[in-house]
Amino acid sequence: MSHPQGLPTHLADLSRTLVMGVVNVTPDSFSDGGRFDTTKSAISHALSLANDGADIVDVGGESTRPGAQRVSLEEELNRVIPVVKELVANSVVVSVDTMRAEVAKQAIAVGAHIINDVSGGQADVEMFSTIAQDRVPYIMMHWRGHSAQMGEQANYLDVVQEVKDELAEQLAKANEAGIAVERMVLDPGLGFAKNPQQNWPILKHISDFIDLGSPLLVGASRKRFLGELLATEGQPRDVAAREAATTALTTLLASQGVWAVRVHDVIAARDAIAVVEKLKEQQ
Ligand code: PMM
Repeated sequence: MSHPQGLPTHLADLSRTLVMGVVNVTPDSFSDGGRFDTTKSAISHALSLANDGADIVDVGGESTRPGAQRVSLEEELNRVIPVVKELVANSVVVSVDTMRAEVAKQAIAVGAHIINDVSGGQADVEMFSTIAQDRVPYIMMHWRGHSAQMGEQANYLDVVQEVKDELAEQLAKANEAGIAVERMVLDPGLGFAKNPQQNWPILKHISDFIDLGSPLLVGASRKRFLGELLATEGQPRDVAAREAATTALTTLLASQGVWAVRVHDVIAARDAIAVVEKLKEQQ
């Protein structure tokens, strides 16, 4: 297992797939129904994920669900920064899910350990230079456009090849802007500018993405393509009932050596990874 440079040492010492727990500080997130929309409840949810065994807690203040509208910079800062401060004070390893350089900068200033940019540096021209000035790991996801437009951008002749090529291109641009390749994590961006069927070839060929040479993060948890897979009579399976399918994917991804999975149910993911690790030990 290769880790990105700049990861806290207690995580860099681990040889298993890491678990990133999701905390959406957004009133409209599809996956938590907006229950954690206040600072206080976001903090308590994050602490319970850490207690469940999350290696990293990913704090996001802007919903990226398909069709979502953007929030203002001020609103995003108000949602994210107090949560990051409190988690850092509680020794939680925090990543911040943001496309804005200013949010990344202020989050790093209060102790965030990782920046998770779903736009891979494309949404904010200042992002690469901001990240280049620091030493934190930088997660670059495959992205073609903001949530409001991404449905129209799901056009591929060869989804695996194109997503790989576009990720490699962003990685090269980030490196030219001064971010060491060793500090970056790649992510194929399941559900982002991909229709439900287009996620499956990516999952089938996940080792091709690992072969790009950077640690790989995958966020499949409870996503729409799982809802479609498990649909009954044309009705997608409810978000809350996609957990078994999510955990099945965690098992497959961990056994192929992905660096981390981004999930809502941390206990289920840690259990799946424990099974994978136990099997690896056997002769
Ligand atoms: N998915 C969501 C948000 N942030 N970040 C990364 N790196 N990878 C993802 O797949 C990803 C992400 C959307 O899912 P959510 O609304 O359940 O958080």
